[in-house]
Amino acid sequence: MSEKQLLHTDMIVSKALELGFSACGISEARALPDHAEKMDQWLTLGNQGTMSYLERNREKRTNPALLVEGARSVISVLFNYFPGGDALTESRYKLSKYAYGKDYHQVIRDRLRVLQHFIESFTGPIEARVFTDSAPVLDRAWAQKSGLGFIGKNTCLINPRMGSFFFIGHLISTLELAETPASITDYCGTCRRCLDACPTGALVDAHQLDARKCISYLTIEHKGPLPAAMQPQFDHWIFGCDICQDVCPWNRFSKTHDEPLFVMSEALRAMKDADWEQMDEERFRLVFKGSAVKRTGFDGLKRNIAFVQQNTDKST
Ligand code: B12
Ligand code: SF4
Ligand code: SF4
Repeated sequence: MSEKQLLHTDMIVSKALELGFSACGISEARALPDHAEKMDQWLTLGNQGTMSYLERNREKRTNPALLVEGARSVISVLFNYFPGGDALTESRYKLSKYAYGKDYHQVIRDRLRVLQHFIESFTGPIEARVFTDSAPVLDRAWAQKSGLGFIGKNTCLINPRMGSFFFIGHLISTLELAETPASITDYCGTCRRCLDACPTGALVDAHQLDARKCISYLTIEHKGPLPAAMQPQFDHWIFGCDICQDVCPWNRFSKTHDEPLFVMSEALRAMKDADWEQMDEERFRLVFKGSAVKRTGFDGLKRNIAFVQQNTDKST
């Protein structure tokens, strides 16, 4: 590794932290055959449910050179969204923490583009693409390889200093860089709190998530009626689910984020049970302007509310 590559890596990591990312790591852009194999096994079992986009571009997911021609490095970043004490206290309905503020896709992509411009200010133009969540990149696998954490039994990437309530983003480019120290060992040990706490049995084994049983998948990605047999297990989750992270001991180390765009709006904070239950499309648009909740849409959210509302009516 040359002095210049080491210097560039240091400059990029410092700039990423300055831009609000909580951590930044760098790996050489090579194929990831182990992950490709695990992904194939997962898909063969049908764990993806109707997320057929996961079946496409299988090679691209684990081989960065197929995403950016001549790719030499993968820059991984983490962005904290842990809201601390900020929660929906006026209502029994629950949204996962990642959806309290503005949609993270735009926020992270914008910061990654700033990072790219910074890099180009000392390298000149490079071939590069930025990703978070949407593209065929295995975010957790790359972030693990870049030394930013380990993949827990709940399948989330866990950073021993900050838990798992963060998003992951990537910048893949033709720039050659020094790698940051390699992956952190698996610190789950004998713990199995997430497997025991998952109310629907979606974590069928360590590192094995059956999306078809996962509240997050069912409330966000799934179209059509929700499985009646699972109704009591949904509690009051209406968008996503945080249970397998809330119970994880590593999340004792979560620190409250300081990103204004992720702060809950007053319109959302004020929602009471009746507001959720009687919400019309206009109110949905107002409360969720620029929010990731739009992914499930008005009809999807109403379906979820009706599903758990029924559940509550039955149990009380
Ligand atoms: C599809 C998807 C989902 C699906 C499937 C989840 C899943 N576990 O795969 C559903 C809708 C259920 C979902 C839910 C959530 N998601 Co999601 N999701 C994705 C997405 C788009 C692709 C994930 C994927 O490719 N899965 C495929 C399978 C094969 O992955 P896997 O089962 O984990 O297996 C891999 C590894 O675990 C490993 N592996 C397999 N076996 C073993 C064994 C050992 C010993 C080890 C070490 C590793 C290992 O190899 C596999 C290949 O890499 C990514 C974004 C991206 N582009 O990567 C976000 C992403 C994973 N999701 C994210 C988030 C925030 C969530 C939720 C927390 C949201 C919520 N609160 O509701 C939940 C968490 C649920 C959970 N426990 O995973 C974040 C995770 C951040 C983090 N700290 O890890 C990501 C990275 C988005 C982002 N860019 O920030 N998600
Ligand atoms: S997000 Fe909820 S339902 Fe899905 S695996 Fe985690 S605890 Fe289970
Ligand atoms: S709850 Fe325990 S087993 Fe599950 S991811 Fe956290 S440390 Fe690992």
